[in-house]
Amino acid sequence: MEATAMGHADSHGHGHQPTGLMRWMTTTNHKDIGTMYLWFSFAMFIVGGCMAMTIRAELFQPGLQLLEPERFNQMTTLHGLIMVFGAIMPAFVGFANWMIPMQIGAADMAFGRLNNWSFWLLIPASILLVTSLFVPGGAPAAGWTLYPPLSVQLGMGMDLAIFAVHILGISSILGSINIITTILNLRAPGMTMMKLPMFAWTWLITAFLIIAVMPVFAGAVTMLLTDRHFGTTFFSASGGGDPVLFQHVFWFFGHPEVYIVILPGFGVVSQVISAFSRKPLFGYASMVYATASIAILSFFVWGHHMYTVGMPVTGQLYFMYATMLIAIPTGVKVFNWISTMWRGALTFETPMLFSLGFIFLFTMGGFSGLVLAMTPVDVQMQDTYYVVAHFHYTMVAGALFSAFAGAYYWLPKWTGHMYDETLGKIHFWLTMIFFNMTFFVQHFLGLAGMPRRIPDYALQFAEFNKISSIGAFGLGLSQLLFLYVVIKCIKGGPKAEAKSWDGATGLEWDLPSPAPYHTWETQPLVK
Ligand code: CU1
Repeated sequence: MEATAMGHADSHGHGHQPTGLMRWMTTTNHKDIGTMYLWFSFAMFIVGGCMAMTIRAELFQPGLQLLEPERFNQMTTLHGLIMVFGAIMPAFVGFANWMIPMQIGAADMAFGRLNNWSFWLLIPASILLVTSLFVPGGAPAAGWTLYPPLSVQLGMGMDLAIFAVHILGISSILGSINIITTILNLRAPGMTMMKLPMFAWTWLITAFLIIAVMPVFAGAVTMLLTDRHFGTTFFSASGGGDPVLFQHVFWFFGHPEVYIVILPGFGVVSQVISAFSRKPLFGYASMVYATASIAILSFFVWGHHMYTVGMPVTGQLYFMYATMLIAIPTGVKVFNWISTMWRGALTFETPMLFSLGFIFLFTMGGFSGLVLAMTPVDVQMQDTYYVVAHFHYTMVAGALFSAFAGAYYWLPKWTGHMYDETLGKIHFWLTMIFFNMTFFVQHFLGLAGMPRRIPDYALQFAEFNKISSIGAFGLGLSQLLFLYVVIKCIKGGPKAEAKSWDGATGLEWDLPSPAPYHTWETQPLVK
């Protein structure tokens, strides 16, 4: 059977296929839905990036210039919420939609209509988040962590954000149910669990994390909502509640959330390193167990975000040692990536460059995490720019770099064309340089005592802030090059081989590029 181009009616007699907007609104095809997730996430990445550049413009020099302090805090809040829930998570759900069925030899995701619904829920949620800027009182200005008592007192923008969080939670839980069911039930004969590509494994574990903690976050913001409007006092000491309770519940969600954001990226990098080393992944089984260990440990370390709330010393000690334990499985992973490259036939195309950048920078973010895990150190650095530097090394150099690695790696598969390698490499180096220019100096700002979430600062911090802001503008503008490379690749370019990279292995590469509209038509392993 000839593969039919994406979007055209197939010749199997499944009847009329809608075109245009109706096709995208009604599609149940995992590739269409994956494409929508990826474009949506890029759009949110631009929106969240503009907010980041607004923040850095305000901080370019001491004194207030662009924004009122309330608007500044609204920017930091929305930047965080939009990047985590609108940009990074949907990007990896997009990758999952595109690649997991092909990687395991399945015809599609298990629940096509649920998949469609999971995506389209994102649109109202993102509209709620962005329009909160324009309601009386503006967007919530409590930071993405939404701590009470401030979050109880803020205006109706907070309610819009709470509703958005509920919708985003439903979307990601439904997506996770779909991914788990697909991987557990739709694997081709012979595709045993311990043969799953690492990307599928990391997503399986991530999906369980999402199902475990998104309801916890939804519960926390619902309690916030009833405190705001229905007279409860969960988080109000005046009514017998405790604002610190919110922090416990939030971070019981929030710490696993950082692994939700990064684990699928670990999977992408594992596959890319293996392909460009022309060697199988070193320590496959240990990689699976390390991923699972990280996920399990992530439930027991939330207190490291709140050492300074007045926690007993025994609690601080427990959370300190538990947090440091995570370095062990993470070290196993880094060891395996480097051992995979050892004596490999290495080449350095763009996906490999982003993966190497990922290993180097994410390891730095891991080490600054170990620094912050030490209670006495964290007490000094709590809420300083050192923390901001640390988590941007894990979120940007971790999640974003691995997303770029995956995008460049699979673009030929998705579009049928090779992207412009020279421009890809330029995009990598610009991103690498400007990323470090933006965030490396923030370690120094933090160590010197500059607080986060403050629109102004003392003169002593001026130089490093100027460097950081210039870096941020460069980092933002460099991403327009990525957009150009992607559009150019979709529109044309050298035809991609089915197997775009000579070191790539796995079922996904047995299919022609671009992947046919229905995978099973050319998928020999599915009977
Ligand atoms: Cu954490």
